[in-house]
Amino acid sequence: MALAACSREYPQSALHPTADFGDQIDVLFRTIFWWAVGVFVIVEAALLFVLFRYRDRPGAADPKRVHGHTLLEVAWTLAPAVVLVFIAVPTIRTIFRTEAAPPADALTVEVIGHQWWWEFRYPDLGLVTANEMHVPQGRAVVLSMTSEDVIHSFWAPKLGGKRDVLPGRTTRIVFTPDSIGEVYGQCAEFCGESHANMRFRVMVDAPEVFALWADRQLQPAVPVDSLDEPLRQGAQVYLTKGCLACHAITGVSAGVLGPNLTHVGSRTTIASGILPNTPEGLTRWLRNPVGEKPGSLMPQIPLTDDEMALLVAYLQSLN
Ligand code: HEC
Ligand SMILES: [Cu+2]
Repeated sequence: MALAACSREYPQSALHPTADFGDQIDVLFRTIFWWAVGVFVIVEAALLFVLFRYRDRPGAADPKRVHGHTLLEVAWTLAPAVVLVFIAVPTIRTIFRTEAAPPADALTVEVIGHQWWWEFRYPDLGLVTANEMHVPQGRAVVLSMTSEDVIHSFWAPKLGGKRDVLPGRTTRIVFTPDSIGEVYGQCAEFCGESHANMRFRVMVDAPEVFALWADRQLQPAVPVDSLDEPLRQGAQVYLTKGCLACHAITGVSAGVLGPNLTHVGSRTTIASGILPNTPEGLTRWLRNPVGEKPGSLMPQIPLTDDEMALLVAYLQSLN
């Protein structure tokens, strides 16, 4: 166990926060940890002292017994209560700080939990994406979270505490990411068969990189008729095999049941982080969604190898 703690791979460790929310929880945790170490040392020292000082020696008389000692009883009732006060005050202060109103220039992202993927909407920018949320470094972000179906929970440990994502109610997380990079997260409330496969990533970009990303995401897809072969044929497969009933591609289809695919090619993973967004990953997913992700609401649609190759190339071109 001690060696496991030395591992360098800790993509979901709350001990390496990269946002102010995470920092506050980390400070609280470390403060309480060191107080606990202090209590431990005092208690163990007292125990060892008593063990040695009053241990049985040959010929020694029995030690004096203590019964109904009011002062002692009050003392050992009060001491833990005082310890709890020391834990409660900074804890409650942290709760209030992390629930504070967001600054006026914060970026709002609507988080919608689905069985078993995440939808991210940016109402101020008018863009929609799935499973990979981009945010700019150094700017406050407000997650305004709700669920389409059952209770989920949003948890990106490096950014901050987890919060439930409930149908019919909006919960909020406010954080300001401080370092550029990918942060891993996942659903943290059991929500059905593929709960463990309900992952997400938060990509913290430099502000100018974020602006480029947002611009790109706002571009509509190339109209099917303007596409070159063989992409046009790939789009035809998309349009004729029922994909359009559940997926949106701006200017091509407007389904709402599944993730928006307008820029699916710009994501690094698909199906909420369980497969890489490569031709192989896409093919595996389209061949057998429920096999890759038990319970997935995306049905298996029979495609020939040719149709599959055309469709995958089309999806990859949507970046
Ligand atoms: C009945 C609705 C439905 C149909 C029809 C459907 N899908 Fe899906 N699709 C979904 C749902 C729901 C998901 C999310 C699955 C998950 O991650 O659990 C999904 C996920 C995906 C993803 C992964 C997107 C991402 O960013 O994670 C791709 C790609 C995809 N579908 C492509 C297609 C294609 C191509 C077709 C047609 C051959 C198709 N889908 C047909 C509902 C559907
Ligand atoms: Cu969930």
